[in-house]
Amino acid sequence: MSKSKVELWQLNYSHYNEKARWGLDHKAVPHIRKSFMPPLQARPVQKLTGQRQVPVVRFDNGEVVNGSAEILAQLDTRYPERPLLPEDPEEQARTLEIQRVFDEDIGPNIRAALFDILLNHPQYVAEIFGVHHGRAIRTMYGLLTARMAPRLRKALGCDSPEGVAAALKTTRRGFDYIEANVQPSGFLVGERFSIADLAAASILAIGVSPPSPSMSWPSPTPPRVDGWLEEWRSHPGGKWVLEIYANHRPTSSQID
Ligand SMILES: N[C@@H](CCC(=O)N[C@@H](CS)C(=O)NCC(=O)O)C(=O)O
Repeated sequence: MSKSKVELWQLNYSHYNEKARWGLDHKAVPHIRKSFMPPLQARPVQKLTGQRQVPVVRFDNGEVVNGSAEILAQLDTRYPERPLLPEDPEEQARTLEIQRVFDEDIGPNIRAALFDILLNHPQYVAEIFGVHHGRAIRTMYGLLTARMAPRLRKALGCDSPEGVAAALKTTRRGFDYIEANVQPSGFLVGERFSIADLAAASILAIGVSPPSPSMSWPSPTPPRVDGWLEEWRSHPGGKWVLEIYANHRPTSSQID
């Protein structure tokens, strides 16, 4: 089979998709990005992978991998330069455990807490996800988001005051975890940047909107979004995320 280009199937704005983007950019893998406005990814992604979520990477030999953790593992195996996993077995286990906690626990909760705010501003949601589309499509997407809001709230876990309170509590636990666990090196594990830092910073990025192309929000931001950003940007864990972005988030190796 002739070699084709590496492809990332993604949502432009998403913390799990940011993990995969960051992995590809860290390894400087030239790649094409196919961006969807959710839920328009569902059908093609289902056909390609048997499930509906992104990120998905199709490697240049045609192999397809979904799930941000599996994508990062594959990238480290296929492109061993600039390793993302520590060699030491104990550090490796700690790194993967931190990734697991941020992926499985903090990730869905920070998303629920944020969408509790964003879904009050459906047109702003359209600006975030529709950045590559024209005004007419974004307007239509905003109207659709307003209509779908109750269903989306249910799916994301922000359809009750208790659900939102729990999501916020877990979000805070994520930022507190960083404050309590950053090593003197500035990293979460050992002496160098690893998947632990990449995963934690990507997942928490939606709390601080770092000045990185896909994770910074269009202006003007609605007032409640400003309040959300102020809260997490002033937290020591949020300051760490911004620092990691400033020092370790490479520019994009996207080729289209
Ligand atoms: N555990 C997965 C989670 C991926 C995920 O939640 N993707 C979301 C975007 S943030 C998605 O594709 N949502 C669309 C849907 O569920 O239809 C990973 O780490 O990649």
